Amino acid sequence: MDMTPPAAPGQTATAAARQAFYQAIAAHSMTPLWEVLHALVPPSPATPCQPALWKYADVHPYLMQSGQLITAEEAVRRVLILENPGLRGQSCITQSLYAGLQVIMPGEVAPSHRHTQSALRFVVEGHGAFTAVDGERTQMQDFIITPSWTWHDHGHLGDVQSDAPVVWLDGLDIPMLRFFDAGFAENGSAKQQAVTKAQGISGHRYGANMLPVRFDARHSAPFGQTSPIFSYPYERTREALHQLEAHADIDAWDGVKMRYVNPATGGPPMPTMATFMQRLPAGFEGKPCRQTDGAVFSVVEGSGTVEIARGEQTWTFAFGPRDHFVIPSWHTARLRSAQGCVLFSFSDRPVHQALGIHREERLP
Ligand code: GTQ
Repeated sequence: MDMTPPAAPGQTATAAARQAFYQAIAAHSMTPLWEVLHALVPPSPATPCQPALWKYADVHPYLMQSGQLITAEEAVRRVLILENPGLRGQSCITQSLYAGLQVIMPGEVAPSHRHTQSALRFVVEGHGAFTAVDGERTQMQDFIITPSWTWHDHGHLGDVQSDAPVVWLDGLDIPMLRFFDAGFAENGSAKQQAVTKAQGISGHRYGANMLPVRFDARHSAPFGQTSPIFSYPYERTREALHQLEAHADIDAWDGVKMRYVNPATGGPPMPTMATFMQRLPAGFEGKPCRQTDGAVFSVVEGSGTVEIARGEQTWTFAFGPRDHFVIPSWHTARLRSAQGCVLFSFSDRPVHQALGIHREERLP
């Protein structure tokens, strides 16, 4: 049977011959490069990811409603995914990163499981929750990490009547592991893992500017390439940023921006995700910059604006505490703050750097 479509009026014989050829090779699972080459190797990143802002005032009522709809135990993880408007249906905030807001009510448990995806938690509101990693509990506050393939469960010890829910931002490398087809997961046999270690012990062992005397980052690190401390208290971060703002140079693009480290290596806390905290002084008018790593922001304190531009398009978002926004790859961003602010952010920068493809451009 001749599958050749009839030539449209004006279609040249050449074009018709090409279409026929494409159809013929399609039956053999082949396709011509020359029709897609420009899109495959674009002159600069052409991401479908869009700049987006989630105002906490809009998000919060739905988070609370979700708490009435389903228990943490039934949901396993009661999370509203922050899904990029340019990537609907893909459960991601950038092409490589997942973000969601997780809610746990007083008395609830999010049951134990483990997966090869790495997770970061950044607490947005509430207190009284904990997370347990590899037999050690830590308070779910400030910035917490869950290393790849470690058992973890979350719980809220507060009183059902008098205490508030705890909400945190989950940042995971889910899309990256999906891309590499490297995802494994298991549910724990018990709802909550046995607590086998003293609370805070990993912080004492690895987080006091010291390491155990025979520690070797390649052989005795408890979580491989992931940081051996999984709690990074904000109080210390805040004080460092505050002192640097008062007594050191302010970067014209970033304000005072620091990256979190794995104290055993000086590298990022997790191999796939970098995490940052930055302070913009009052009156800060940042210069524009862009980088290949798309980044997700959680506003900690204060307010400001971010102006994001790509080609002819510009987005301006006004942000305040607990708002979240995303700056996609190679979009120019400019931060401003009249009253001063503190921003937590994360990106896939370590992967770009490991592969030698990270680019950053700081514009005048
Ligand atoms: O807390 O383990 O938002 O496994 C998505 C997947 C959180 C978690 C998420 C997860 C978790």
